[in-house]
Amino acid sequence: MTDPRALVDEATAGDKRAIARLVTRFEDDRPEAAATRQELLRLLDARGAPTGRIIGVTGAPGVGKSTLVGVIANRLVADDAGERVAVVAVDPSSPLTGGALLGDRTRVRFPPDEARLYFRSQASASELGGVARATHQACRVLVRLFTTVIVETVGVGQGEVEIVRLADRTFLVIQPHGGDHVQFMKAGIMEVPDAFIVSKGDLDAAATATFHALGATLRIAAPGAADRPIYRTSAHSGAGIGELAAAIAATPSGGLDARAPYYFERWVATEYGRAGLRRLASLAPTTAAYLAAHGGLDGAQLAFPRGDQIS
Ligand SMILES: Nc1nc2c(ncn2[C@@H]2O[C@H](COP(=O)(O)OP(=O)(O)OP(=O)(O)O)[C@@H](O)[C@H]2O)c(=O)[nH]1
Ligand SMILES: [Mg+2]
Repeated sequence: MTDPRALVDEATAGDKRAIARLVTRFEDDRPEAAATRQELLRLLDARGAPTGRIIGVTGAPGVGKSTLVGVIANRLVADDAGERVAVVAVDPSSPLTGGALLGDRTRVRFPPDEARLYFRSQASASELGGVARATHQACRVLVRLFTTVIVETVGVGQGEVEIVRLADRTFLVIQPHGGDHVQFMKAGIMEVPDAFIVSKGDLDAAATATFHALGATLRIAAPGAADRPIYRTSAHSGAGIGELAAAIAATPSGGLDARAPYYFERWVATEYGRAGLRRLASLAPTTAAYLAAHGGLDGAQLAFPRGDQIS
C-alpha cells in the first residue's frame, strides 16, 4: 500500500494512476476505511488544492451526453489555462448479472498526456442509491484536484434526483425527435434540473422543433422550471458549445461539506436501517450537530455505533 503522503503528492502533480488509486480508496465506503479517507483529505486540504464545482449531466440513453461532455471538457481547458476537468461517468449495472445494463457505451476519451483532463467510470451498485454513494465519495477527492467535476448519469428515474443533490448545477439533455420531454414530464422530472440542453443541434429542423416544444412543455406542465435556461448544442458542429462552457465555468462550487448530513443519513440508513436512523436521532439534536461533534463525515462514520450496538 502506497504511503498516503506519496499518493497525494503524485495525485496533486497530475499523475492519473495516482488519482485513480485515490478515488478507489474513497469508493471503499466501509466504516473502517473512513480513517484512511480522513487522513487523505487532511493531506489534500493541506495543499490548498482547488474546490471544484460539480456539474451534473443527465438524460435518457443515447441522447449524446458523453460526446457533449467530452467536447465541453476540452473546451473548458482550452479557454482557461487554470481549468482542470474530471469526468465521472456512472454506468447503471444490472442487479441480476452485475454487467453493464446498456452494453458498450460511447466513452469520453481524453489524450493520456493531457494532465488537466481526467476520466473515471463507475458501475452503479445494485443497492438502491448505490450510484450516489460511490459517486459522492469520488467527488470528495476530485473537487480537491480539479476545478470542474462533471458527472454523467443516465436518467432512468431516481438517478436525476440523486445527481441534483450532488451537483452544484444539473443539466438535463434532450435529443431532437425523442418525445423524451413528454416522458420526463410524466415522471415529474422536468422541475428537477437547473437547465436543459437540446443536443445534436446539427439535426436542424428536429432540434429547432424540440427546442420550442421543450419551452412550451415547461410553460404548461412545469411552470416552476419555465424560466430555466435551455441551451442548444451540437457536439459535432460545435454550435452552442462556447455558451454552455461559459455557463459551466461561471457556476460557483456549492461546497460538498454542506451536503454531508444528507450523505451521512443515507450511509446510516444503508448500513443500519431504520434502527440506525433512530439511534442517530437519539445521539444528537440534528445530523449536522452529530457531524460537527465528530469532525465531519468520516469522523462521524468512525464514531457511529456498530451494528451489534444498535437494536
Ligand atoms: N448528429 C449528432 N449526433 C450526435 C451528437 N452527439 C452525439 N451524437 C451521437 O449520438 C449517439 C449517442 O452518443 P453518446 O454521446 O454515446 O450518448 P450518451 O447520452 O452518452 O449515451 P449513453 O451514455 O449510452 O446514455 C452516438 O451515435 C453519437 O455519435 C451531435 O452533436 N450530433
Ligand atoms: Mg454516455
